[in-house]
Amino acid sequence: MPPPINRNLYALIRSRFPDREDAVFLEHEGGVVFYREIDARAARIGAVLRGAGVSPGDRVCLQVEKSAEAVLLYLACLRMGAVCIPLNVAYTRDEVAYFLADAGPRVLVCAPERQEELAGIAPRGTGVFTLDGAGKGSLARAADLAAPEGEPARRTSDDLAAIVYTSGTTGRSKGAMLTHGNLSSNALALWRIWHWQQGDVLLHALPIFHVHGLFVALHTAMLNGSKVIFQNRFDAGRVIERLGDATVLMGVPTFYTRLLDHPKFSREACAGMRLFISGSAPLLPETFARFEQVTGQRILERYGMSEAGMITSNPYEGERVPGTVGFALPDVQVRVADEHGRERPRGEVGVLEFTGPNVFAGYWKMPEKTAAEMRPDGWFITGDLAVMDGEGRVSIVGRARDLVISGGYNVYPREVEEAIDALPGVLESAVIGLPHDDLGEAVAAVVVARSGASVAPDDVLAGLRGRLARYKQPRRVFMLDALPRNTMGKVQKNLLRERFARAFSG
Ligand code: MCA
Ligand code: AMP
Repeated sequence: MPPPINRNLYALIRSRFPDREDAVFLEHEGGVVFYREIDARAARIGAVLRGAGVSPGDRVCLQVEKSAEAVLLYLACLRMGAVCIPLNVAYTRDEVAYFLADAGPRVLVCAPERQEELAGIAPRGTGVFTLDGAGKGSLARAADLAAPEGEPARRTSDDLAAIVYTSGTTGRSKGAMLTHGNLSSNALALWRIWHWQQGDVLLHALPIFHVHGLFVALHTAMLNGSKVIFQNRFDAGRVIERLGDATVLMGVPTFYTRLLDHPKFSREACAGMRLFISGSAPLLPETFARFEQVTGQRILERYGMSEAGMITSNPYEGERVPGTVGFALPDVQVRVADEHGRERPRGEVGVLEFTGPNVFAGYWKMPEKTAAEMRPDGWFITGDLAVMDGEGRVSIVGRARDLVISGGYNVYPREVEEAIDALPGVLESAVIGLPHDDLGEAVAAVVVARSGASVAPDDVLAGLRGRLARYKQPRRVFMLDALPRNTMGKVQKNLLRERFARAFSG
């Protein structure tokens, strides 16, 4: 009997590496990584991880700046069968402490300047390493000297490849467990439906600690053996400079509004581009229209979430309709349902549910939460409000859960409210998202002081500094004597959103 096929995502990706000696994988700010270099490098980093006590199935947390070495570390984790947990570099000490306690990783890799701080909070048994060349505990340096690991670890489709933390409505983040099967099926589907082709070059300016930049962008480019122009952060001017060398760009809507606002952005700058993709937050139809007017190209909008990767996409060849997120991916089924999971008539609003090979394996150590969001037949309840037309085309029209999406980052109001309510002199607060020209939505807080206490907006802002990641901190704080409540005592956030609607946008 031949051994079963190795379902390790890394093995799939490696099988697509181009043979050409000079095939470039990453063109990054410090140089170039060739495809031919990846396997040996990942095998060496894997050996260092193993030396640090990591076995297949063990967790490895990464809180590292975007770099070629960080990508190789991610690939090394996959290759050796470790479960990678990417963490936003903006997370504060307290936020990281929660993830470490929850995930119980064998290793944390972090920025050298945070090594001491994070070593202080890492649970016993978690080794704390850095990636940079020189420092103590540098994985990269140890990898230079290590004897490489053997072949990629054998994994089944159901083995975990990654855990992605996504904030929860209760304020506690949940770790979405993604399997090799989830990631492989999604990457192959996107590679196919977006018509990746020979000669494609991806311009990559997204962060690599989320599904969008790490999985959607990098997996598809690697499956295609494509070159990736790797920019450490999004800067409209620098992106425009390289558009002429690329064919595909993936971004959040803020990328597109910032490009359109840049004086050097033009039809000529985009002439060689084949595909602009948007996701993570709603793309305004106005942005779609302006983009088409300036460039002649129609942005392809898709929709997904950490629990699934991508779920729907506008078609590559058919009509890309602004304000819609297109059709279910191949092998994925979607339905717009009522609260019992029964499909609603086409054209009516309900909660979007889906099933398919991309449905995650549940929330890490939270079986009740998993059960609460999953139907018994395996359909996942997204919490996004949607309508579907007669053809099956989906539009996201709102959110059933209380969530703000600021520049593509999700902020759960509950978490911010809990932090504000803990500040001295604060009685209660309501955190809302308000329209923002650049970020789509911006976080704002409405705060009520305790009777007799004097609390100013600046006190609230100062109190949150260092406690919550910067992108979660309100951009504006409004003080009120009381929060509007309905007869059930529930805060009427819709009234607050109306009242402060123009705080950030003209
Ligand atoms: C940075 N800041 C932000 C944000 N980003 N504040 C609110 N919302 C944000 N998104 C803070 C910075 O810390 C800084 O703080 C200040 O705002 C100004 O930063 P600025 O220079 O304007 O920001 P930037 O560095 O240019 O970043 C904006 C950005 C970035 C390019 C939109 O946030 C970004 O790359 N977003 C992409 C997020 C993403 O990949 N999401 C995918 C999630 P200070 O004032 O203190 O200096 S995956 C997902 O959602 C699903 C699966 C999906 O469908 O993809
Ligand atoms: P995350 O929890 O970070 O994985 O973010 C997933 C959420 O982002 C989804 O549940 C949606 O609310 C939102 N989202 C992603 N893509 C889109 C899109 N194209 N349009 C509207 N919302 C989106």
